Amino acid sequence: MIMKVKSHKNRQMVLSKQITTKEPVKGVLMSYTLTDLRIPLSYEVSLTPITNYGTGNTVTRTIQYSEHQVCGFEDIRICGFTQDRSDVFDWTRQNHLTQNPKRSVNTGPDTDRSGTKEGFYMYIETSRPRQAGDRARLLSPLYNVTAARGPTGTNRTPYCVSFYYNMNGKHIGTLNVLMRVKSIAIVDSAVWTLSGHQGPEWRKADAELYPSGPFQVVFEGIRGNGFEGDIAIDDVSVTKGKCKQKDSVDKTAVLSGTHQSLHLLPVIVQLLGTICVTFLLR
Ligand SMILES: [Ca+2]
Ligand SMILES: [Ca+2]
Repeated sequence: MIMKVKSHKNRQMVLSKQITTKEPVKGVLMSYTLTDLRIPLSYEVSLTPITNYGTGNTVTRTIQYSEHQVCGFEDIRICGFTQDRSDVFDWTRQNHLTQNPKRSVNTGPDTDRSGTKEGFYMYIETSRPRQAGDRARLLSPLYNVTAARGPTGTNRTPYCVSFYYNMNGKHIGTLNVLMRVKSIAIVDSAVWTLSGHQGPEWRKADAELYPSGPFQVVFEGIRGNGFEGDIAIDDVSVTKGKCKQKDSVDKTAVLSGTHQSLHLLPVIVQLLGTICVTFLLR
């Protein structure tokens, strides 16, 4: 695979490199980290597959710097999320490969939101010993916001929490998203809620928050009336500003090569001037 990275502004080549993949496995996520990219410039990344039959078509896309990160729970550190200790049980990190083979197939997602066997998600396991009404809360890192004045909150800065949920099963309880503001006391306020079976697909949700000070986003899963009630979440982001109608990062670029196609995933992680591009062979 040949990777070329150009500055989007002046089309200057930043990097041109041949990446050798050991034994590319269908459906396995590959990643390559680009360093020394500058914030807040955007870059054009091209990938050209080289197969035994020659060079395939090049796929190009522009990577734009974004302040927010999407947490796909791929790393064991789960982007700084933590388990609440004051609830009844915990969220579980899992992917297709670590699913219990004896699990009920009538609940939970088959894979994470990216559709790969390796991709992780967080979910609540509602089998025994769980009982109806048991709660598990997952806490986001603390977002440091300067406290806004005014009792009405009109001067407050909006934040948008975006995430994907999977609520599949006849005993699905409730998924709540709460905003936890820590001042003198801890105050939780509801920002989003959904109950009951929503089908086997991952669905996207956006909710706006108007925090009065430093806040955490809390995902609260409540067990329903039976064990076919696993609720899962994936690809969570918290962004300053109102929620946008359409999220451009959801677009995928598909290339049809001669014998294989490249499917660029929208996962672009921005960390300290490093851009990690992940891609997947289909
Ligand atoms: Ca994931
Ligand atoms: Ca817990």
